[in-house]
Amino acid sequence: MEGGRFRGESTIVAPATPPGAGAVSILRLSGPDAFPLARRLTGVDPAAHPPRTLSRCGIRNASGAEIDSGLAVFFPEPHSFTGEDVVEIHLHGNPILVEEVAAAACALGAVPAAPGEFSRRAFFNGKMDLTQAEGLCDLIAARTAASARAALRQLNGGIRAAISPLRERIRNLLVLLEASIDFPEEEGIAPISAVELIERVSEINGSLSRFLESYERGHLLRDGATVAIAGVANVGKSRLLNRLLGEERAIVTETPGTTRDYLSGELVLSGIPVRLVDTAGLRETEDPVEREGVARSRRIVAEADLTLFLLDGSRAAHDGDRRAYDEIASRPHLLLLNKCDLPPSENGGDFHGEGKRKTFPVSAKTGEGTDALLREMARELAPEGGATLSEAPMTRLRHAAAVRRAVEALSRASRSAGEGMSLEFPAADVREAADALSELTGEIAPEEVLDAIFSSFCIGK
Ligand SMILES: Nc1nc2c(ncn2[C@@H]2O[C@H](COP(=O)(O)OP(=O)(O)OP(=O)(O)O)[C@@H](O)[C@H]2O)c(=O)[nH]1
Ligand SMILES: [Mg+2]
Repeated sequence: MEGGRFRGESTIVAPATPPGAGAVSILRLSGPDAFPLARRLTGVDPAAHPPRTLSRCGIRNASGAEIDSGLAVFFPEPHSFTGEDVVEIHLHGNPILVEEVAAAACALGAVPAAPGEFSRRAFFNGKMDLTQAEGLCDLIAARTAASARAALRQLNGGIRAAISPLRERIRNLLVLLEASIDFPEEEGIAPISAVELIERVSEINGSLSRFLESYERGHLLRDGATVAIAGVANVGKSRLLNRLLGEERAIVTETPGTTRDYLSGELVLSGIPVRLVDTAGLRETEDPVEREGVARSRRIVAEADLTLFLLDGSRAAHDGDRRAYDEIASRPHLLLLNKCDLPPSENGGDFHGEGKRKTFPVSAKTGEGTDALLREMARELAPEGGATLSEAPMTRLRHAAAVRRAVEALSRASRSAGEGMSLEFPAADVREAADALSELTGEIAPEEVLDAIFSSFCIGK
């Protein structure tokens, strides 16, 4: 598909607005017959109307009856979202009307669009690269303003802007290598030395690695983070959840074993959507319901991006605390001494976390210490800083995997050059690095990758 234009054989139709009642709904058509079809549906002759301007029209159903009045707008190829002829029909926002007109379009030969098909056609027609298509999807799905900004930067080509110059440098290196292999004797071509190769690779890898760091925060902006609250029974986990969410979500009682299932709420930490999960107290119990709750809690903690481990600071830590702590110690966590509004236990300070880590005094009752806790949570989840954060961060595992592959291939090239191997070997690795970055932007795009990406879009996108 490279270079050439992609012409959809079919004309696709789908609502561009969500189902449900509203002031306006938009039905979109794209493909070779979009204009004649729309003319039949609206009576507007696209040839007689300036492109990309709204024309008032009556809107007809399959039997030709006028069922609504609205607007039509024509986007002649290639100046459209998909790069094909596109028409938008604006109706009153009743899903029954939208359905009727879509059915009329299909009766005239259009086909219902598959999920992501508009975007897929836009991608094939060079309207956007793969990371931009993903950015569009993420902009629509973003749960926080910061996530939306990151997605917008990606939609505007931010990832490509960061990657393209690096890929260019890799390609230049490849040209040099190939020239050194093919015409070693030729005049005017100085074969590249191992030292020069290693130096260039290390510069490029430095830039790639810096960009890779943006994934840490970028993926949290897109996927959100899970923070679990763990500890033995009665240390105040549920009360802390309520305090951090600012609402009485979980039941709090003085009876140990109150929380038997996990429950969660959403909050935003430095722009990252966070699911905060309260869990059942980690303890051995005969009660089958509580036991299941504890098992579920363990699974939550095992997958959490961060765990807040709670101790009751008003009493001395006991073996149960230590056993529970051992379960989470190898995971990213913060150690909290709750109930700091009460007089501290005399030996409350004797609990040392793994690596003698700092404990945070908090009170779920009064709220003391929670601001500092929230700041620390944000720092733990996604350290601020790094120049790339103001640009478009990498947001998907796919991006990070491609860049890692490039870094590894370049490192191999450097090693084989260092070992004095024939230049064919580093050349193959440098080529792989360039290909990995081309896959990132979709210049090389295996069908199954495209399927996976576009099928996750919703219909009409
Ligand atoms: N003084 C004081 N009491 C607290 C604080 N946090 C929790 N409590 C009390 O400690 C008891 C247990 O609180 P919960 O939030 O239910 O504790 P939990 O860890 O969720 O307990 P389980 O669900 O049984 O595992 C309740 O009586 C709370 O009011 C605090 O910061 N200060
Ligand atoms: Mg509880």
